Amino acid sequence: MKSFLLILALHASISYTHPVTHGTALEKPLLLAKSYLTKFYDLKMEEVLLNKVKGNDPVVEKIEEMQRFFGLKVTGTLDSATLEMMQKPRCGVPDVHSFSVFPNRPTWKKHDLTYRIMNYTPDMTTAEVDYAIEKAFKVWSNVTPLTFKRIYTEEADIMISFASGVHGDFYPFDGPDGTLAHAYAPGSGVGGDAHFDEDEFWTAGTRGYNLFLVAAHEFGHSLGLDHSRDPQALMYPNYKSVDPREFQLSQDDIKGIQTLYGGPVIHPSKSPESPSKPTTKPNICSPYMTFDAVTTLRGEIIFFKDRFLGRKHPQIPQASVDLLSLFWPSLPSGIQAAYEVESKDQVFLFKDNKYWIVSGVDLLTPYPRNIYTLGFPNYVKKVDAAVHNPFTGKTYFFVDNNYWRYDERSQSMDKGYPRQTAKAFPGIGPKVDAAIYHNGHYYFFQGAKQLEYDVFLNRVTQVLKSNSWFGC
Ligand code: TQI
Ligand code: CA
Ligand code: ZN
Ligand code: ZN
Repeated sequence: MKSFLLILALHASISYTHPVTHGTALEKPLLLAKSYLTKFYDLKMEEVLLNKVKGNDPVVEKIEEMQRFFGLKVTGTLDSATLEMMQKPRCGVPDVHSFSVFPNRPTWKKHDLTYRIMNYTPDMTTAEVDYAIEKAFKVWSNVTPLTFKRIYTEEADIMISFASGVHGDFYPFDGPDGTLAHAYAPGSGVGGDAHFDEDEFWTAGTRGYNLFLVAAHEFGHSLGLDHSRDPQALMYPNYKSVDPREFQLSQDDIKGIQTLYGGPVIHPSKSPESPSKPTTKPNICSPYMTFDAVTTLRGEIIFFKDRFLGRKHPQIPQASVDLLSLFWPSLPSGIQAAYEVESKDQVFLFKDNKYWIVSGVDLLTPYPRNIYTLGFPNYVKKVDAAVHNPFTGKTYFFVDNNYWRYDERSQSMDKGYPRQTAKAFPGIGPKVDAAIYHNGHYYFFQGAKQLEYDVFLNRVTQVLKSNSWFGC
């Protein structure tokens, strides 16, 4: 964190700026800048001449790139801080690696980190923000021993907030564009925290600035990475709009983060294949209650959570929570998706790439079947949620931010899928934890929230807590 303060303190102390002009008094700095940028920023003289006519000055762009790299104020002009930086000695050849870490190499001294989302941008739905942040952490947890757990109260290691202008630290934001966000290197207090400029337009797609991409970059800083010189790297200080679905961490970023924390370790008990088993019953009335899967079953609603199963009959006030094994002794814990085909009195239960069919407490498939027999491509490793519409005979399978549609009558996957959940179901997604159909509505479970969605009007009609059925 110290290093971040240091870099920025440099520009804060020098405030006047000179525009890039060809005036004689500024000829010398401009020449210096061009030679510097040619040497270190791949500025080509042909570009200078060619692009001039088109209006976007490559010299200005390269100056901005360099200012971002050094954490200077991004002005695109040769202000004194920028000129001063250009005159500092610098190693000529790009080194063997391109990533860099902060001076003093600050790192987290533990591997299980927490984060907390303090507020939201109005530019996106809260579910989209949650998803972008979760994915951004996953970029780093995939290649390190680090884990990131979201908390909702008290102080987290990485506190995330949106703010504009002056916002309580020494680095006020600057309105649209320029600085997009900043994050503090590992440390106590403000260390690790990430602030996003609310004056930017944040998106889940390619318009404006993609929150996932910028957050992934910021969390690189939160973990102790400085900027990289590799243009392919996430930590390269230049925003490039890439389809977040195609995002890949570069080898340079991986090398960088692994020099700080090492590679991933497989925890036999914590791997996603066998989630650690909580011995206590979940508190279904907690305001943060989330579910793994939900289905209807002979008029009841069944909620799955780890090894437990919650049951609620819409007409009976009290609910019950029991061990899953009490009903289906041979099923594993951690069911991830479930749906009922009432007309056949069958319930389909999914875990990883397997599924079982039950009818009441009877298991119709003593051995699990493979989800690929339903028509999923082999890159699908698990189903997040499933719901059946008894009127159309279609079943919807939700996987990440997409969904597939299956026809129960022809027993085949419909053509033209997957499609984007958020596009077909306005207000839903990007990711769904669980879903049920009840009385002309789908109920989509997303984190601690539940969205009532009118099947005929095609819109969200109510926002509820995930545990609203239990009358807490
Ligand atoms: N914000 C800077 C950044 O995070 C703040 C900064 C500059 C900084 N130098 C630093 C932070 C050194 C820590 C250490 O890079 S920014 C991009 C990118 C910015 C830029 O608004 O310029 C991204 C934020 F890479 F696109 F240019 C996020 Cl992804
Ligand atoms: Ca800004
Ligand atoms: Zn800030
Ligand atoms: Zn950065």
